[in-house]
Amino acid sequence: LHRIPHPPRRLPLAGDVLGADVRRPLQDAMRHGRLLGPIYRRKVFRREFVFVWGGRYAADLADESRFAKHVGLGVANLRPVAGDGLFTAYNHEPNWQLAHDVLAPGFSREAMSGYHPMMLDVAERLLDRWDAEERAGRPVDVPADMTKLTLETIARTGFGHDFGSFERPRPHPFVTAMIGTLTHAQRRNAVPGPLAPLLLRAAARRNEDDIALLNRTVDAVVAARREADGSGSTGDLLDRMLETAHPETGERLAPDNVRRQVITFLVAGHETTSGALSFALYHLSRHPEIAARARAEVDAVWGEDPRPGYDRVARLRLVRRILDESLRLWPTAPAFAREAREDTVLAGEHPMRRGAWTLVLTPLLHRDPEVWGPDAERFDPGRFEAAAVRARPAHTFKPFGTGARACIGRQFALHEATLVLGLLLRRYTVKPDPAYRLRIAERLTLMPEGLRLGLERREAPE
Ligand code: MNH
Repeated sequence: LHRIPHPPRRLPLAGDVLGADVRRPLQDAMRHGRLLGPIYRRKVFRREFVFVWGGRYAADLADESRFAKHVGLGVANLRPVAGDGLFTAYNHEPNWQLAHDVLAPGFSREAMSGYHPMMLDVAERLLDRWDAEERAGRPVDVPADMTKLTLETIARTGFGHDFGSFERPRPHPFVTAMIGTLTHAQRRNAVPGPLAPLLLRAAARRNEDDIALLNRTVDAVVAARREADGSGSTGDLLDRMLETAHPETGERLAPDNVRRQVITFLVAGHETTSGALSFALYHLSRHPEIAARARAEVDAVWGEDPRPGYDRVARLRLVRRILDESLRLWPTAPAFAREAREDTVLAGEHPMRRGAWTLVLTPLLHRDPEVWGPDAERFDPGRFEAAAVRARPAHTFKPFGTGARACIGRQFALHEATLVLGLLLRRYTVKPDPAYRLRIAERLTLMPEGLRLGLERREAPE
């Protein structure tokens, strides 16, 4: 450990908390990483953490025979919300494998093509709303509208539920409570364990209320499905959670676990995709020449078809590369933790005992000049052309995590986001507000704070 650099001015009790930005821990960690190098440690009161971002280390940590997901920090702090749901389950908890096997077919190609028409329906609600804003000459609140879109998409495709987000003047209370619990889980990392009950008393009470609201919301969704009693059953995620037995063991998810899974999927299924779309639109507004090329691609592949079919989404190669490049610079789930399965040596340099863990800072990994070159900070979708991808070392682009515990919703998110970006690019030119400077809000996930864009419709509707 002593060979791993740490910040120079270390306080006796508090450790390396001088100048720490408790509201933006990820950007704080990035700042330290840039100063201290591709592996470093940081002490927060009595707890010491090791962070890595060098491509070499990340590639070694992807070795599933020696490392596994570690449930720690922000993820562990979400256990009161999501329990042994898929995202927060410990590797050894039997409900992880059970839920994984029961739910994985819900993300097959076949399942996805079934969701596609519902995704289109939701996207059309967004287009209606943006048309109205455009006619009124009002800029759009990008993160707010992307969150409406992605919440409605996962709720309808996964659970047959309509939150009515587009009809509401304010975010749905589910979203407000979710942001509350994510922010709370993030803040708990910055408070020394023994003091947490004292310092966070009021916050803890609010958090209890937020969790209660999430529980009530999902209980109502589940109850509605049980009452429908098979009618309206479409084999969606909720049907799988309620009806489907494990193909080999015949086991089913217990009711309490279903509640955890529904919360997990409603949260994980929309918050990060909303951020990914928001960052992509930010970059497109700054790079009109790339937006024009992407629009030409949409024209070539979709023509004027108002409802492009499932198979025509993946053919938007440039649009997809724009999303990849957005997720490179600002991966909206910006870190994941890996622990040693047995005593081992990280990248042949740093001994780790069994159970020792480290946090991978994805945004810095994605800017490692040894992997991405000296212009790593520049937005350039060309980096995801096939030849460029082949020329890079493996396991250095990880916006969806790695290994057995990587994101189960990856294809879902990419399909939804590519479809929506294609529809938006075809219809609007997005104009930046010249006064806007990118600021990044953190609540475990990342979001471009206060991003508003002007809209110009491509041709005047007759
Ligand atoms: Mn998703 C795990 C990023 C969209 C459901 N997701 C992960 C992990 C990352 C991640 C990173 C791994 C975390 C870790 O190792 O601790 N996810 C994303 C991003 C997007 C995203 C950047 C969008 C862009 N995720 C989605 C969508 C869904 C979803 C959409 C559901 C419909 N994700 C999950 C679940 C897990 C997960 C569930 C946990 C999987 C497991 O551990 O088995």
